[in-house]
Amino acid sequence: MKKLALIILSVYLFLTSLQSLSAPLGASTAITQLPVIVDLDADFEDVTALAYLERLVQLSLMGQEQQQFVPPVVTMVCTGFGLCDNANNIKGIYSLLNMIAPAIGSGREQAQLFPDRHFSTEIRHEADNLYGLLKEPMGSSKNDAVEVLWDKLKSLQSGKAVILALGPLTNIADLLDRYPQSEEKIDRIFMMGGAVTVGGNVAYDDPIDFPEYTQSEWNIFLDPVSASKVLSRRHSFQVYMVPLDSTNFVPYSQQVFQQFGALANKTTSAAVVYQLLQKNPQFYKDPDNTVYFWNTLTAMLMANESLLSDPSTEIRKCRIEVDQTSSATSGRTTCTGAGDINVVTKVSSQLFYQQLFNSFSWY
Ligand SMILES: [Ca+2]
Repeated sequence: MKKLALIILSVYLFLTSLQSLSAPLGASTAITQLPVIVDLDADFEDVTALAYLERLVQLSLMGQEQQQFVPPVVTMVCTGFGLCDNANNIKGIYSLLNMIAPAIGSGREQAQLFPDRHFSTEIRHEADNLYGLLKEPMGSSKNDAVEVLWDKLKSLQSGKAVILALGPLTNIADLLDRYPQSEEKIDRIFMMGGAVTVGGNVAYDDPIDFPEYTQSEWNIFLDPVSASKVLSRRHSFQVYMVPLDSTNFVPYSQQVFQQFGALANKTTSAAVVYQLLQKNPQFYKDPDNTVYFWNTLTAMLMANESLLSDPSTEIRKCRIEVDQTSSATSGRTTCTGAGDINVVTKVSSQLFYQQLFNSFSWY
């Protein structure tokens, strides 16, 4: 109980101190005042998103000695990028960021109906080794993701949490299936995935294995059944969907690389992102700028209410239908009319980059 109280106090102090820091950062950085659970698949851009969240933690601690922010609970969804033998990569991210790794859980590795949909083994090994950043194995972790999620949620007693879902929705759907009562412990889910008014990225990224899937986005395509359980059923919690429609506004670029380089000697988080980009120039050198801050934008919309509520941010209230067939439209997300899902279809690039580099430059 004492530990829980400390966690809640730390989170509260973290959040309130962020608000007090809003003035020097320009626009307000008011953040959700609830504990955060991150469910991710350890693609390279999830690393940036966690580095961004680490910056928010550090900003919260400025001027406050002997206070330790307890990092968000992290679970690993295993139907996406990373392999889940030992959650090696997540532990590695925390190690690089000089953060204490929380209890990490791993979910199931095969999607219902579509067990053969996955990234290539080569890509998954890259994720597992943190794209060249991991110097040594980080040891095993055999916790079940759903149990870790439920342990955290039920520990909140009367409180609720916000879930940041940065991979396929497998673990979240499994949580709702196994523990239906978890629904009332969730305040909001911010999830990256889908493509509503724009084309998908599956066929573009993998024209050899999946050439026909031009309309689907990876996180939904890899597990459409789970996505449908979260997006197409009625829930008591709010869902904010951040599809390619809005992430298309925030690409990586040579300029982004240079800005992280200029900040690399200021903050550990900026240095980690810079090293990641240095080792993987394909992430920012793409001449068409088709690699985006998919997950970092989603994290920022969750954490930064000034971005979420800015007039330049467009949100459509939709009923979302997920195509669960095996046809060429499999995994497509369609807005079929007015509904409860908050679909973020547009953001201001300028505001995003301003907030991003503000966060990474303070120390
Ligand atoms: Ca991801």
